[in-house]
Amino acid sequence: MKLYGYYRSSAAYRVRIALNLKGIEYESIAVNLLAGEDQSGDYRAINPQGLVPVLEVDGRRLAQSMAILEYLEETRPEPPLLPADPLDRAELRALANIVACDIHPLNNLRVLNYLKVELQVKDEQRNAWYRHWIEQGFDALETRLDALGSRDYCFSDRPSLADVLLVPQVYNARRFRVDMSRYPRIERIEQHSLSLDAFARAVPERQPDAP
Ligand SMILES: N[C@@H](CCC(=O)N[C@@H](CS)C(=O)NCC(=O)O)C(=O)O
Repeated sequence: MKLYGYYRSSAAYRVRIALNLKGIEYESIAVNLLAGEDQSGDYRAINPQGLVPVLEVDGRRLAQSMAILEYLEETRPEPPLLPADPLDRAELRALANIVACDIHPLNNLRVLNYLKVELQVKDEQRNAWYRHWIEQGFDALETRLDALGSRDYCFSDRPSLADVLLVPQVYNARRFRVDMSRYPRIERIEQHSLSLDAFARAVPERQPDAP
């Protein structure tokens, strides 16, 4: 498999964690988002949306990290990223979707660029925007994790899809100086997850394209 990604892309970071958890070898292909490589014709031929990640499997190119994660779960079910019980699955997916649907899309590079270039929003305001959507999502997540009694991981005693989504989002939160002391459960889950090799190998700083 080939993974088109960028070291600091949190959506690519999700896929790296899942590939590592499932013990799948892959080749990394860097697409430099800051240099605009995602907007180039060459990359548009790979993903017409111009977004990373893309996972190439047997010559087919899969886009959208959630679709990729589902594909990995369906084809390499061990270790599972989803629990067996349908209600538990729904609950866990709801945690993951707070990040995938309600935080991340509002803070994407193209959104930030649009705010800056088209709407001429100042850097300070853009950063406030970024933190606002993370804090809204993390407030809800922290409450939910509290209700679930989550300790080392979001759900039960093993890493799941929710942790795969959460840890990269915390990386973004730290970059933009969100006060993580407001979220003790999320912080604990992050720290615990990063103590696992599969998560630790996926961190942005350890990717071949990291500066
Ligand atoms: N929904 C997509 C989002 C992918 C995405 O937004 N990727 C970001 C990096 S985390 C990207 O490529 N951004 C480039 C841009 O916004 O121009 C997914 O989950 O794969």
